[in-house]
Amino acid sequence: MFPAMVTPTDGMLAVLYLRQAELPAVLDLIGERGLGAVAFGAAPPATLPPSLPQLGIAMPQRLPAEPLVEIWLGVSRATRGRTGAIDWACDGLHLFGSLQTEAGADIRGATGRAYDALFQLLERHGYPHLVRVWNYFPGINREESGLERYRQFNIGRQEAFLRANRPVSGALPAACALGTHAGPLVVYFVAARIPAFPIENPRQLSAYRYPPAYGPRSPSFSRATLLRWANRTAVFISGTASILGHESVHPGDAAAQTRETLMNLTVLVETLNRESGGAGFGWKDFRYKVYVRPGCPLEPIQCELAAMLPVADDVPFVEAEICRRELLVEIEAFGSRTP
Ligand code: 3EB
Repeated sequence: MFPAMVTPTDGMLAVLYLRQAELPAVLDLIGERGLGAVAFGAAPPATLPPSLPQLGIAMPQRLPAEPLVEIWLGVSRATRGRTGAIDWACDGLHLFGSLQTEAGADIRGATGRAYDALFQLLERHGYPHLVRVWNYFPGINREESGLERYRQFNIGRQEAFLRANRPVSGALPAACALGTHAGPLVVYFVAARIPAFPIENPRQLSAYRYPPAYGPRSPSFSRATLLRWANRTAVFISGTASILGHESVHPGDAAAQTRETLMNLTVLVETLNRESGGAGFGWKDFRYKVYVRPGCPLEPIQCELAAMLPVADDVPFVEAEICRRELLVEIEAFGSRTP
């Protein structure tokens, strides 16, 4: 079979970061329980089941040298389909979906339409609770019609939440928003039949309360979401960066930004362990993905991470623009545990 490290626990939502050589051993499992696949800087491997929702993102992978593919596995046999522009797969508890749409110069409009379609799909399929969203689009820091595209994206996203009669504070999905170097707006997401618990970070102002200096509409995400099902707990940690309160700290210093990010992750995990009645999550329970701004050296980041994380060579470092110009690094994570 495959190495113990990539063995997903039965009956749990799982993410795997696999090299090409590891795929054959897992293909049957992916055929049965696969919810989606995401490749960075390349197309997803051609051997994946055609029915599986899959994306290639224009974010070159900088580490490891061998390309990894991100695979989401559900808890039981997946049902898959396409509705409008959304490829989806569900397992009775989770629904994974992905969509791509040309944004051109109207990122606000494209985002609004993407989220309208997403929310409509969730309602129709009976997975109303949006738990985690990944947002990737080109030129995230570019100013267009007098407003940075990330800020326009935030307007489009919040307007869609409001149109769908969804809250824009409190119970929000975990998320991330990163810049690609080309291509469409890509959104992929995990939704659930049951609500997730939103988690905030006491070191950081909730993003949905950011002051207007960061844009006319606040970002609609929570720092993490926690999903409890039977005796299992899954945690989605949003993109986390060197932000204290609402301010970016250590501009231009990748090592210091990494340390600050790790401190934010430490306190977030402490907080979610308390709020969930001691789920007991530790560093080893998470799989990480690291985003690094183009041109930023990797060594200081790797060096800081090595001191804290169980850094394995299956942690992807991908090149992406972070949504604030001064930020050089952002880290996201997913973990699941049984008591
Ligand atoms: C921050 O903490 C950094 O707009 O969905 C992190 C996670 C960030 C999600 C989003 C943005 C988003 O504000 C940026």
